[in-house]
Amino acid sequence: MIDEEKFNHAIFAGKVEEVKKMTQEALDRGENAKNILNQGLIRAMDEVGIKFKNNEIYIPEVLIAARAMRGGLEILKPILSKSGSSKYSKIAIGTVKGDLHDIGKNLVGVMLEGAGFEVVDLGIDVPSEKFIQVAKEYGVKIIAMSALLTTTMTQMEATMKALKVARLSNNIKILVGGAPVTEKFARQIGAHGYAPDAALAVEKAKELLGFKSGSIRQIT
Ligand code: B1M
Repeated sequence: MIDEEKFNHAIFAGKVEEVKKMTQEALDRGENAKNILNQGLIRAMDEVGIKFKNNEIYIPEVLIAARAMRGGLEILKPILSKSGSSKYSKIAIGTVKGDLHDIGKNLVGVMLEGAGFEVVDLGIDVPSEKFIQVAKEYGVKIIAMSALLTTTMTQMEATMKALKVARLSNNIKILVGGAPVTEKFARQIGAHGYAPDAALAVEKAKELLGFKSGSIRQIT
């Protein structure tokens, strides 16, 4: 039995050590790692996402909660991958070439991770070739790009084009966001999805991959 309330409380309070301890204790009690992930960690991060979307909490609280959630995830990761149950959908995320802003990108990354996706973080200043190379190597389902400068938004289009040239555009979805990016711009460049903030980026990623919007990403 996973004490969801306790996990929720510790994650919202950003208590990394407590989340680690609770995760380890649940494993020691014989709880299934997938259940701890889904009912303990992901459920709490979903709550965080909802509160963030509703402006009930703000960026610092999200980052604090995400750090605590990651503490538990670190303990579960080796077990999940050993048991072969780590069938996350992979997402490569990065800030586009010429752009060094990464706070928003990191926030989107942790929220995606919190929702159960496996996130390959490419960092900042990422050229389109790198997105494509990693997409091929890791078999990612979504390339997620962030841009904070009007001058670097065009790099998103470059990646769309590179994806077509590499004949990957039918298999990989492109998700874009960042302060100057709009829905209209996303449509213009042919991106599959746009999100104005981290919580909606999670919703959009789920939608792009056909998961029920708003549902908790269950690891099967
Ligand atoms: Co820069 N900067 N900056 N900056 N900076 C802005 C973006 C700017 C708006 C400031 C201004 O002039 N008012 C302006 C851009 C103007 C424009 O092009 N429209 C600007 C500029 C001009 C510059 C420099 C050119 C300044 C200079 O050197 N003359 C320079 C460029 C460097 C470069 O990138 N090549 C520069 C440098 C920097 C710092 C390095 C000092 C620092 C970045 C530190 C870092 O990221 N590690 C910095 C900062 C901090 C900012 C501001 C102040 C804050 C950005 C931020 O982190 N916001 C910013 C002004 C502002 O926004 N108030 C500014 C918080 C973050 C959580 O929000 O990133 O928008 P944001 O992410 C949001 C959403 O956009 C969305 O979700 C997040 C929240 O939920 N989102 C996605 C983001 N990515 C997404 C991806 C998605 C979906 C949603 O799907 C994939």
